Amino acid sequence: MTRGRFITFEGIEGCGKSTQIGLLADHLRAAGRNVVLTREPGGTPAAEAIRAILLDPAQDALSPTTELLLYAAARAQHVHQVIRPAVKAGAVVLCDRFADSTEAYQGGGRALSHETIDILRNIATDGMGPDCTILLDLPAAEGLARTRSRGELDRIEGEPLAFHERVRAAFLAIAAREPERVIVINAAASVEAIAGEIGPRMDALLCAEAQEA
Ligand code: Z5A
Repeated sequence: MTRGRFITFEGIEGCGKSTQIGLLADHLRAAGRNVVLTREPGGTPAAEAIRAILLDPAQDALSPTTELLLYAAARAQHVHQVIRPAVKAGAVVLCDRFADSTEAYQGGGRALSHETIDILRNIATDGMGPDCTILLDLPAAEGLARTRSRGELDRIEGEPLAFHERVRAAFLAIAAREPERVIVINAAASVEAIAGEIGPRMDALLCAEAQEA
């Protein structure tokens, strides 16, 4: 059995994660890979129920700490029920957002303590971390323009530009700290150009895995 892999996609809203993760899933499935496509917050019935609370614009009284705990709770269930079993079974798990989003949004955006965020990450993930992360980098104003043209905003999309700029800076700081894990890609390029960059890099990663085995 081939070794499973856990690959995450990160970036500010509107950076094109959903588009690119779908294209990568198609690319890997066409090559015969067993792919599990999932997302955070969500990925299990309980975590999707938590997602509905987190993104509901009517939940405007949620404190930053409550928000942090809900993201951690959703992640704990997701890791337990979907991610760890799928990786163990040899699948390539592609996840739209994971723990880096907590560091960027709740740490960078909401300015919550990094120490608290680290403690909760360790509890929620129980040691499960991505083998590779694709960070789609885009100026915050551009990402917001893309999502705002879609209509109604969720609770976090409705935050001001300065919030999303702090989030982008926090993602770039993670990439600078962990260059061996995080691949930064210019998300202002065309959909085709971005997919053409990600596909071969993931092929190389998975091929290296096959040679290790
Ligand atoms: N959140 C958090 O705070 N803490 C956490 O720990 C976690 C999450 C895990 C999830 O919302 C929210 O939860 C998110 C962070 C927070 N909130 N925000 N902001 P979500 O999953 O609903 O939203 P999202 O993750 O931000 O995704 P999105 O807004 O749907 O964007 P996307 O997936 O990155 O992009 P897309 O849907 O592929 O593309 C957006 C639009 O741009 C669409 O019209 C595309 O056709 C277009 N697009 C895509 N690529 C391109 C290119 N290359 N050029 C031009 N146009 C493009």
